[in-house]
Amino acid sequence: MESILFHIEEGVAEITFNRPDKLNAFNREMALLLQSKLDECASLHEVHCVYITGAGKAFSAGQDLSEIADANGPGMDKILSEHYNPIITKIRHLPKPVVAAVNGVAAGAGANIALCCDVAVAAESASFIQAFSKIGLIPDSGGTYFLPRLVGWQKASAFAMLGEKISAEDAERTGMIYKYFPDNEFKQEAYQIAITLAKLPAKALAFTKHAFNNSFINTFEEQLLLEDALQQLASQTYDYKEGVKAFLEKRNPVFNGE
Ligand code: T3D
Repeated sequence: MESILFHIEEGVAEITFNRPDKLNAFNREMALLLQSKLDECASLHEVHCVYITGAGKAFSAGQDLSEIADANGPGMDKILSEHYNPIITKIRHLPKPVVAAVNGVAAGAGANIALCCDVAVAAESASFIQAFSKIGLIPDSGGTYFLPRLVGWQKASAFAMLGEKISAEDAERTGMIYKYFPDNEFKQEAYQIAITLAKLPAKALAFTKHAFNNSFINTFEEQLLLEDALQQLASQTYDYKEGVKAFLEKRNPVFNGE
């Protein structure tokens, strides 16, 4: 059984974590396969948006702890540098929107992969756990970077240190995720976000992602300059011209991603 399912439809590449009996916990094979699928998403012109979800009842329980306990396993020296850091970097550098559709529990690295996506949504029954402190680790996979920026320092450090289960409702309320949906509407609503993003001007979304990536590190003045530079590029695209023309002609725009 493939640990990652992958298919492309209507401009959306759907990536499904597929080790449901292990709550989609990551082993080395799954971490490397996810990286190669993210590379494929970057290189395929037909992919306009990436949608990540989990098979079965979980999104992902993070690192497969049985692999850690295995003397022949990859070991901590490889797990961050070869598994999670490249995954998080690839998601942030992918010049396409990535939606995390958190269908169930997201723990440890599983939670932080969701939080680094451009739009994270959850089913009402899903939950988020910074499980690291419970096993004597620190939040990794970008947790100490994204969490304080999403929810503020105080809540981030409490979430990280206490390692409590955070409901989807609280995740939305604290700004950790964009939205949660009732379980029976979740799949359709989450996928619709991906379809909508896939139809919007691709270059404008890529430039928006680039601008947000840099807003964490730039000064105010640097960020204004970056917006100016990216807007010059956006204004040279076909989709910008089509968007304005369609508005003035009172019709729906037809974007082509160029
Ligand atoms: O060295 C390093 O580890 C570095 C890397 C760090 C990155 C990380 O992600 S560290 C954090 C690792 N994750 C965890 O610590 C979470 C462990 N899991 C849990 O706390 C709970 O399973 C959940 C809160 C996620 C879900 O609880 P619940 O009650 O819904 O399910 P369960 O009964 O605990 O688990 C169901 C099965 O999945 C169970 O197997 P079994 O007994 O039916 O054969 C359980 O052992 C397995 N499972 C759950 N999480 C993991 C796992 N197996 C391996 N690794 C897991 N992370």
